[in-house]
Parts: sequence; C-alpha cells; structure tokens
Amino acid sequence: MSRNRRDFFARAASLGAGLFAGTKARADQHEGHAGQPARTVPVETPDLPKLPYKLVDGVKEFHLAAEVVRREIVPGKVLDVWGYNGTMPGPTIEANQGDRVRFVFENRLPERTSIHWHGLEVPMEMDGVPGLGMDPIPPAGKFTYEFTLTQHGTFFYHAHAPMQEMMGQIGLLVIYPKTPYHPAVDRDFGLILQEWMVLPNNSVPNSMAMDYNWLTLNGKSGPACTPMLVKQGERVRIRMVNLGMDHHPMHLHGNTFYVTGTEGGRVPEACWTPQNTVLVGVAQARDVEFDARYTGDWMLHCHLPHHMMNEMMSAAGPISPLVANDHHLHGSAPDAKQVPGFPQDMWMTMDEQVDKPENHGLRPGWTGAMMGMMTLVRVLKPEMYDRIMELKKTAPKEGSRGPAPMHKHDHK
Ligand SMILES: [Cu+2]
Repeated sequence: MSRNRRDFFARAASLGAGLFAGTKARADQHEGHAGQPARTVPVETPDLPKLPYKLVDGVKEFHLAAEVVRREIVPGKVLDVWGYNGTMPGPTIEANQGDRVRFVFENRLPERTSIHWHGLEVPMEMDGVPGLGMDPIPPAGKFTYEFTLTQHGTFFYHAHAPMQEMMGQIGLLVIYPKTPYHPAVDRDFGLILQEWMVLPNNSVPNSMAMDYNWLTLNGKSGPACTPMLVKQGERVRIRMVNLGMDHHPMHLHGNTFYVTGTEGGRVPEACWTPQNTVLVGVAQARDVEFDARYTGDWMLHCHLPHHMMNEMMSAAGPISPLVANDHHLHGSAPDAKQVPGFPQDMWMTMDEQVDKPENHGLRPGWTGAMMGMMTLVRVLKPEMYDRIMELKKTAPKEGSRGPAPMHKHDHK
C-alpha cells in the first residue's frame, strides 16, 4: 500500500465522511435542497496517488512529468508502461470550479509529447494538441499550461498521441462544483478503465494490438484491485473514464444506480434512469450514484466476457496447451477430456497473494471469482468497516512484503 493511500485513509478515518484536509477540497456545508447539508467529499482513486499542488500568487500550481513506469497489475505480472510522476495511470488531479490552475510539465519520455485536457473549455493554445495549438514538447523539454477552470465534473488528462495513450498516458481530473451536487454523496470514487495486449514473456504492451489479454482498473487487474469500502446506508458515487480501444459495459451487482454525470458534466436529475450496467465508451466518462442499502461484497465489472479474464485464462479452450496438464483440471468430470470444447473455464484462487486490510472478511476463495476488469464495492456493517480501518493502521506498506510467489492455480 502506498504511503499516499495510507495517509488518505488515516485522515479519512479521523474525519469520517468529511474533507480530505490535505487536498483542500471544497468545504461547502450550507443547506441542500431537502434540508440536508449539501457537501462535497473528495474523490478516492483506489491504487492511485493524488497530485499535490502549492498555491503561488493565488494560482494552484501542479508539477507533472511524463515518464516510463513499471506497474505490477497483479502479483507477478509487471508491465513496462508510460505514465506520469512514477505512476500509471497518472496521479489524480483535484481542483475546484473557478480555480486558476498552472501545470508545469516536463517530458521525460524518449519522444515528443504534450498533455491534452480532455473536455476542458480552455484557450486553444492550452488544449495540448501538438502542431495545432502548440509545438510538440521535445524530450527533456518543458511547457507550462495555465487556465481557469469554469466547469465541474469528471475529466481526464492524456497525451494527444494515440500510441502514447495506449502505453498508459492518462490520468483523472476531478473538478468539484461551486454549488454542491444534490443529493450529497458520502463516498466518491474514481476508476480509469484500460486494456493491454502483452505477448508471452514480454513486459512491454503491444500498443498496436486490436485485441487484449489484460484489462485494468486504475492500473490493477482483478483480484489485485483494491475494493471500494462503503458503510451500509451511505450514498456512493463512482466516476469511470475510458481512454482505450474498447468500450466497457460496467455492471454492478446487487444494486441499482443512476447515471448522474458524463464527460460533459452533471446530468439534470429529470434525465436520470435506473440502470445496473452503463456503457463507458471510448473517450467518455460516466458518473453513477446509488444508495448502498444492502451489505455485501458487490462486484463491479466490465461485462464483455473477454474482459473478465486475465491473459484469457478462463477460455482455456481446445487451443490451450494447459489441456495437457492434468493438474490444472481439478474439479472437472472424469471424462472431461472426451467432451468437445473442454475446457472452457477454470477456477484459480490467489487469496494470499493479494491479502490486504481492504480484503479482510471476504469469503475464502473469493479471488477465484475476480479477474480482468473487476473490482468490488464492499458495503459493510459499521463494525466491519471499523475493523478494517484498525487493520490498516498496522498493515505493512505495499511492496514491503517482497515479490509474491505466482502460483494462482488452486489444487485443493
Ligand atoms: Cu470491457
């Protein structure tokens, strides 16, 4: 677990559903429409840090560097990708509507790049399209973006070069509204949806591929995605953005949500429709909200079948060399190999390898259900929530346990 996330939860625990003091998110506490206090809580982006800033003459100044990054998407699977400030996806940027912001940007990549502010209404020379509004930023070059944020909602930043985008150059940019949304939420989460083609014995994704064998949420594949933790009765927002080659129909189990925002901002309440699946198309953002009435470990996942696997391992199929390995086929019928098409699905657990406080109390073997673009919304009773917060205080930092052994096939 990164220091950043530990700090966040330490503060979140002490502040309850209040503000994340370190980011100076908007502190509106005036009356909402229905008499309940309207407020804005800071977004949580599991497995991703936030980008700090300093105030310089009334301008929020951020420093952002594009660079090569190593990212372990599940234990034992490390990718060489391109990101920002040591992480892929890049760190989450938070700001308030009306802020004047400055981004001091440095290019540590081996080729030209730029940053485009997806969906922002900014002057063309700040829009980040190399050649059109500005010169491409050369390797070791710098560029300073500065503009005023007039909008609010879920946005993102990315390189404006398709192959760089497919190497991971994207980050979330959340702008909190001047007037808090109604109804208020108690939890606000952000997820970045990506897909990768990684050839065997290779750590560099093939950015030209047209189909994909690894799918990630915030740079992690199931079951390595850190669950989103919620107390029963809380209202939840989840912001999802997609900048890849595929569309992702994101499905939530056990709950009904409403789409309350797009990449263009807030949707008027009169237009909200009940859904449990929302298509997050390429270049789109979708905010969904729901009241977490039911306790449970509810799966949130892309419902494209091929996006529900790691390295296409479920679809072992007749083309897989694994058919030759009997020990992978435990749990199948004695005559399974005589059946045309066998095998089609496999059960693999790796509970120990992804052990962390946020996974405390999950049913043994839970990781067998989690692959690809899958994560959990855990709606917890207050006692369980508090227990997990306790565990987090003493948990070892992520990465301090050494590399996890890769034996994800369950032979029991
Ligand atoms: Cu998908």
